[in-house]
Amino acid sequence: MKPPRLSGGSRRRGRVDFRVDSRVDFWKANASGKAVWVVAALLGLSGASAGVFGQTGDAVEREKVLFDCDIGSDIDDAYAMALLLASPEIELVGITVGHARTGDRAPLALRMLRETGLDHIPVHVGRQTPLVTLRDGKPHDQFAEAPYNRQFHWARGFDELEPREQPAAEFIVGTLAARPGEITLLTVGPVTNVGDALELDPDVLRNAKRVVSMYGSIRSGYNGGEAQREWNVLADAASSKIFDGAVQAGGADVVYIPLDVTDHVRLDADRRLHLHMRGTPLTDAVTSLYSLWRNEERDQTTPRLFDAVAVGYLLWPDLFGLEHGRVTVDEQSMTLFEPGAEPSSAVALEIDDAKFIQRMVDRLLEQNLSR
Ligand SMILES: [Ca+2]
Repeated sequence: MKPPRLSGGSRRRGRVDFRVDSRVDFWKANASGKAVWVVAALLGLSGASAGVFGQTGDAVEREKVLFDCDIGSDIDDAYAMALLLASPEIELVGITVGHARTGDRAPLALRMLRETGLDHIPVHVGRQTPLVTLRDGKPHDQFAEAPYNRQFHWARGFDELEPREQPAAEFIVGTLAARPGEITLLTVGPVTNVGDALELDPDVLRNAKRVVSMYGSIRSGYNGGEAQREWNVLADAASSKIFDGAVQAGGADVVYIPLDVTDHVRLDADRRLHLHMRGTPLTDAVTSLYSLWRNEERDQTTPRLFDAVAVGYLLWPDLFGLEHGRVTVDEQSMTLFEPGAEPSSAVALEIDDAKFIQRMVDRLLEQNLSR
């Protein structure tokens, strides 16, 4: 029997010792990786920061997150990473990049960290894979060698920070094992790095506090249609099968953030205007990546915030409605859900998307991260 599953708001971060240190600059505290941030200290900072973080006067334990992403393809990974960096509730213990040209994805994450003064966060690179694209609901190995995505230009030649030598899968295994039960593994791309980590250590996910994954399609698919193969599941079917094996063996405490609560969550033109004109290093990074993505994806203007929604679940579980049951992946990369069945996972099937977008935009507007 596995431990009780998550439900919205059921696992709030606990409170820890309250300290007041007026000399603490929160963002520098964040950069030093301290486990506690002090809201009271923020009252002496900008009104914007105090407005967001200064409501309670309590010190809050930060949630340790290992972020596995495929930044550089769709634009939502960039918004997700920005939201993670801008959120004092989160302690980002590391970033792993996966899928296709992984060596070109890492500099995007590294430059965003550099621009925001968060150089200490390690970035680890997963193995390269073929690029799989979604056309008509079917996977296509369109490129044996993946193309150079437009977004890669933003960090082309960037060498102020380097990715770590340790491969992504080894980093996941070692990091989770070093702090069993403490770290949330957040995956927002194909699960190649997770699959590789499971190959190294079949019990690796038991060491996670939980796994939160933008993954699957339960009752609705893209553009509000019927459930279908979700890209993160089908883009690396072999790794998805390994991940599914660990879940079915009861070896992973998973919260699924499927298309049902992500595909319709979009950043409209008015919100983009606010965000992209803000002019901080973080919003400028996102704006540049949006520009390049927009240039590449000529038929798309409005970002769908799939991955940022998964971050939103960590920050604001009160905005989500969950159901619990068994999630399996079939041979066609469909995610099937049996409510109430074991092994039980949590599946997000409802979201207050208006509040999520408001909170996300506010969070990105009110940060002042810089080198
Ligand atoms: Ca992604």
